[in-house]
Amino acid sequence: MALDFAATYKVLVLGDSNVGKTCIVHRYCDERYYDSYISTIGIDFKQKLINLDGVPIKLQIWDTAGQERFRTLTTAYYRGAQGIILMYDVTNLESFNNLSYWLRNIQENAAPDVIKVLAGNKCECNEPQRVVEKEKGEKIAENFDMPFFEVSCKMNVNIEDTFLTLARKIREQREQRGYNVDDNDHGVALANGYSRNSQGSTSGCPC
Ligand SMILES: Nc1nc2c(ncn2[C@@H]2O[C@H](COP(=O)(O)OP(=O)(O)O)[C@@H](O)[C@H]2O)c(=O)[nH]1
Ligand SMILES: [Mg+2]
Repeated sequence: MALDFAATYKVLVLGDSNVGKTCIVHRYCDERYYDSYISTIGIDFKQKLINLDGVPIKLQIWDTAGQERFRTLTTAYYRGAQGIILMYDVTNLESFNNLSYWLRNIQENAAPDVIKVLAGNKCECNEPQRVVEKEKGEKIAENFDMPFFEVSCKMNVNIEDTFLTLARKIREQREQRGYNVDDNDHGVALANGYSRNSQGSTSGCPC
């Protein structure tokens, strides 16, 4: 069967509960924003076919199903991930301080060369709600060699740039490794024990 995309990149969205992980996935995949709290239980991943500088790529974006609250993300969840969007909430200092926990968790569980992008969400909020200045995000991003964006799922700010930057960095890394653009590794989901329906999404996943 002819394939309409060149490769699949598995991307995880990580960070504390309530920072907006589910919102960023919905915003990017559905172009919608959900104002009320949505339970992520039952959603495994969403997929989006993107045009990466002329090359069609399938992004398989994994959202935690609430396990982050109990700090029970396992190595299995990280398996095969080429990219991670690490999120905090600019209105929640604890979510920023917990980045060190998440970075350690990534180091212990993900592939050593996994690409990371840092996203500070809810950036449309001004003081007094905002408690984490942009410079603090820039600094930690620089220390860990991650591109950094302040984003707003609510106002649709920098969402596309965040995912495209991550995808480009994944592609650059693969090119350096000598992967062909037409290498098809859409076995990522299958390797994780999931099967796809004819739309290419997991059952229960609306996209
Ligand atoms: N003000 C504001 N609220 C947001 C934004 N993105 C998400 N939220 C809210 O933050 C809460 C948590 O979002 P959710 O995506 O469920 O977080 P998760 O637990 O990390 O998946 C929800 O009430 C969202 O409506 C944003 O850009 N600005
Ligand atoms: Mg969620």
